[in-house]
Parts: sequence; structure tokens; C-alpha cells
Amino acid sequence: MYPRADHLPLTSNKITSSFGHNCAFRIHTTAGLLTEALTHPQDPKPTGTSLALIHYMASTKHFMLYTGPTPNGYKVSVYLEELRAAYPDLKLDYDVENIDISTNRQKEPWFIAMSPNGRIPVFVDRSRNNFVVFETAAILLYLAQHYDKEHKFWFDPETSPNDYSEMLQWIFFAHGGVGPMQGQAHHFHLAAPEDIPYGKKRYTDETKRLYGVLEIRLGQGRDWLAGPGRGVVSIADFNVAPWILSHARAKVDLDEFPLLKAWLERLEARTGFQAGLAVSPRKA
Ligand SMILES: N[C@@H](CCC(=O)N[C@@H](CS)C(=O)NCC(=O)O)C(=O)O
Repeated sequence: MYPRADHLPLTSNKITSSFGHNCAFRIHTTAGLLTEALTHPQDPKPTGTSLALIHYMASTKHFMLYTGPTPNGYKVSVYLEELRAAYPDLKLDYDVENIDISTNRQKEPWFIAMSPNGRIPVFVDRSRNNFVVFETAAILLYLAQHYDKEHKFWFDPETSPNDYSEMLQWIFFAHGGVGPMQGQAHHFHLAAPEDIPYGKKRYTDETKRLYGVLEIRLGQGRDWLAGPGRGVVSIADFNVAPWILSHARAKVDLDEFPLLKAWLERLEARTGFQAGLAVSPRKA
């Protein structure tokens, strides 16, 4: 069991000085990588720990995002790009390392040191002492709390408690429902080593049922999932949209859900949304 990288002890002061005073704080999170690099100096893999460490250390950008071209990966890059567009003065910038999950890089010790779950995406906040966040919904809420101070894409729990609660309801609904169920649909249709019609049908049907729930919500006179009146675009929408975008992989026809289809088109028309998808290009 690897501890969280930012809880690991400082391993080397020499590296701090060679990167200048702004980089000193980074050592704490990189300690996981560093420990691996020092423990396995013979690591021959070009994508191994030592290169990951160098990549991490060589930048002064605010954030580091370990991600990939998947629905969960896109959730975070979409919100990051929406934030960049909404808060140009913050000059939020970030490094991206696209993790090829087909080679199981996300199961390597340096990655597990950051995220014991061994899945992408993982977000590291260099500006806040290399704090590490995994689980997409938690990353979105973290970004909202620290970098969306004007509540452009979320609701203030103090002044708008009901909107805040509804936003959480739709985030949890997607995080516990749409993601896992549609993920299984993708698996049975595209990745399972054997053809299992029962699994395909069960998870496609459940995905359709969950899309139907979103359709009901949008049918309540709404453009967006949370917020007063017709709603306001928020992280409740960003959190589920990349899954809906992948509907074909789950063998779901979006024409069966016209309000959801129109909602997705509204999101796709947004510059930030498009930029977020471009962060991790899908392989042809
Ligand atoms: N509940 C997690 C799910 C993350 C997840 O399942 N990521 C997938 C890609 S969409 C992954 O890393 N799969 C590789 C693996 O399972 O090893 C979250 O929301 O962050």
C-alpha cells in the first residue's frame, strides 16, 4: 500500500535548490515518484518513473492532469477549459500527461502512489502544495471550491443551498449511476473477451433508463440540470456530458432522448467544452 504522494516525506533537498524556490513545494507530491526513481534507479522503461518525475518537476504550471481520451478524463479537462475561458485573469494553466490505460500505466507504483484506485484521471494542484485529487466528481468540486470563487459553474452552499443540493444530487446520480453502468455497457460491447449477450443487454438497458432520468429532468422546463429557472450550466452538466457524448459506444441511440440530445448540442457549442475534449485526442 503506497501512501498518498503528498504525505510522503521530503527525500532530497538538492533537487529543490536546482529548480529554484518556486519549485520547493513540489517535492512533497513528487516524493512518490522520487521514492520510486531512487528505489528503482535501473528502471529501463522509457515511460517509467524517472521520466514521469522529470516531466513533473520540469514545469511551473499551476496543475498537472493525468488523463486520457475517456468520458472520465474529459470531465476534468472540460471544466478546466471552461474555467480558463471564464477567468482569463487567473491564467490557469496545466500540464497534461495522457496515460495509455491499455498498457496499464495507471497501475504502476508511481501512479498508485498518487491514486490508490489506479485509474485516470488524477489531478495535482502544484499551487496548493501539490495536493492530489482523484475521483472525477471530487476533482470538479475541488476546482469549484478553489478556482471558481465567483460561482460561475456551481452554487454557493451558503447563499443558494437548494441549488447547491440539486447540483450535488445530479453529480452523485451521474457518478454512481451513469458512469458505472455505461462503463459496463462499453466493456461488454467493446472489450469483453467473450460475447455475453446478457451483459450487453443489461447495461445498455440500464444506461437507457438513466438517460431517461436525465430526459425527465430536462423535461421539467430546463436547459441545464441544476440552478434556478431553466437552470445554469454547471459542473452538474460537465460531470455527465462526456458520458452522453459516448452514447454510441453503449449502443444507445440519442434520438430516443431528444431533450438530452439538445442539451448535449448546447454544451458542444461551447468553446470551453470543445477545448476540453481536444486536450486528449481520441486515437483514430
Ligand atoms: N470513479 C472513477 C472512475 C475512473 C475510471 O474508471 N477511469 C477509467 C477510464 S474512464 C480507467 O482509468 N480505466 C483503467 C482501469 O480501470 O485500469 C472516477 O470518476 O474518477
